[in-house]
Amino acid sequence: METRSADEVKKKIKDFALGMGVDDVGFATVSDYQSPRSPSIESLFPAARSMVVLTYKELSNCESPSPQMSMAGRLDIMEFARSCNYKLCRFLEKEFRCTAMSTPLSYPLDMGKKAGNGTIGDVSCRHAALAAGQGNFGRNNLIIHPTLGARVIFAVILTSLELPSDPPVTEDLCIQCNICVENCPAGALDEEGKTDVLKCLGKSQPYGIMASISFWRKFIDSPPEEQKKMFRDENYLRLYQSAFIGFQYHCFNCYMLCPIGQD
Ligand code: B12
Ligand code: SF4
Ligand code: SF4
Repeated sequence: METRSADEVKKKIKDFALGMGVDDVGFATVSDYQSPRSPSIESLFPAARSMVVLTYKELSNCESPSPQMSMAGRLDIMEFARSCNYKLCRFLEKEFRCTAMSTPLSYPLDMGKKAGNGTIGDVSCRHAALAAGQGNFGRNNLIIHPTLGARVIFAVILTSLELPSDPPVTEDLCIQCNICVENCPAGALDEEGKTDVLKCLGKSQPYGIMASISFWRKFIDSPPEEQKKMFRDENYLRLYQSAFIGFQYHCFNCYMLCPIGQD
């Protein structure tokens, strides 16, 4: 490490990540990561000095009207990304004798009050991607990558290595076409710069915690014959799957309809 310049270290890390099949890689110092609503990086990993942001292009599955098909694509990315996280963390620790930690892509997620009832992750991938020059915010409140567009998922690795940030993307990538706003089935993007979380959740995760609570409330108050019917209902079968697979997204509109980066 002593004899290698920061640029050489960054190149080695980038080559390793691209070699695994990651689409793009960026770097940011912990101090350039500015996400006012998220916990401080220091509270998660005091020795962290920089972050490596890995960008993955979502499969075309997200265009499928079948929720099984669209979610299968997301599960593939998440599984692949977690494996890359592990490999890259081990590479960093062995090659540069530093410490490295992977962070959750979406979950586990603290769903307590302090974390906005499950709306604030330990590390904000979008703010990390912004700081690492992987793109900037669009009207959809997502990060648009300069060549891959908005259909990208980010993973963040924290490390004790002192690595400078990559240059930010200064060009405004959003063309303000409003396709995302007009096609949001919940009207969750009507107010600029803010996603109405409850509205989005109702459409994007119809089998999430709120649906689970109302199912069990109704179940408790129902007579045995009605309870039997409730267990055979599609609603329960979807809730059951979400409970062991994890969050199941049923809407990708603001993400997959954005024209930037699409051929
Ligand atoms: C919780 C969560 C949600 C919640 C709540 C969202 C929220 N309030 O942030 C719900 C369920 C609603 C949700 C929905 C979606 N999510 Co989500 N979600 C997360 C998660 C786990 C945490 C987000 C977080 O910490 N937010 C809290 C803080 C950081 O946000 P904030 O300060 O309030 O900032 C908000 C606004 O102020 C605005 N904003 C902030 N700064 C700026 C600056 C400018 C200039 C502008 C215009 C806006 C803006 O953007 C934010 C959106 O509300 C992240 C993964 C992660 N760990 O980051 C994925 C993540 C944000 N989700 C993602 C995706 C793709 C989605 C969905 C498309 C669902 C789907 N089918 O996949 C929708 C899109 C909704 C949308 N258009 O905003 C991706 C985004 C990728 C990208 N290209 O940017 C992430 C990063 C997952 C990942 N690992 O890649 N999500
Ligand atoms: S995921 Fe769907 S419901 Fe949520 S903001 Fe995007 S378009 Fe709207
Ligand atoms: S769909 Fe249009 S308005 Fe929405 S983020 Fe993409 S370019 Fe911007």
